[in-house]
Amino acid sequence: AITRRNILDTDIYCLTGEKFSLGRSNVEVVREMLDAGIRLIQYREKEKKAGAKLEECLAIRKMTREAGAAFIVNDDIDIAILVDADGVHVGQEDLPVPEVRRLVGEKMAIGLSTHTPEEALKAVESGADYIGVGPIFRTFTKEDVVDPVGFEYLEYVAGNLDIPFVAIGGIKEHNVGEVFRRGARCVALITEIVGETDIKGKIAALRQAVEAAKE
Ligand code: TZP
Ligand code: MG
Repeated sequence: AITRRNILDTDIYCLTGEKFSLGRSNVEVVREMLDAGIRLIQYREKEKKAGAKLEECLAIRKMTREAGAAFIVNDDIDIAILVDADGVHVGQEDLPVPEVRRLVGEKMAIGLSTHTPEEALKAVESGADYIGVGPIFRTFTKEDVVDPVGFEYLEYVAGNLDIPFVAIGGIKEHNVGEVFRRGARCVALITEIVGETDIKGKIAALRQAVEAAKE
């Protein structure tokens, strides 16, 4: 079963990004990801209205459940609750984790984006179930471009904290091996996957690079 503690127990965590999806819808792209064996999906959509996001999340909830995959909703705590998501992902500018917990209850995982050791320690104290660590590399996918945190922060988290974490930001087939060698056990990607014509082929290639790095 998918739990707050094990939700990140997978190598590759896929996020949606319809702007970069070459004309394919979020739902179509998620279908490809699940068919390629991905077991953790995050719905991330900054442009649509709430009603449209809810419709897509209902469809993705059904698909992920049928595939035995975990489903996390970014930003929208209300939508996460309404579709019975496995998790909700929030940032430093969103509601504090204890308040998010009051809204989502005890079963749903809460992920929090972090960029510094201070933020990571605070995330642990506040009751987050996992943290995002990034951007590892420069990325233009996020609207408010943040400077890369680099490997130093990733290695700090990997070496010092007990909380599950996911590395994110600018991760590609050519650098994913190094991210694993620096201590990541789960990576999240947007454009490298959704911006690829052959999503299944790209996921297979990423998986090969990850396996090679683990040896
Ligand atoms: N958070 C930190 S970097 C980032 C998010 C959502 C964007 C990651 O996108 P990409 O295309 O994999 O660099
Ligand atoms: Mg956010």
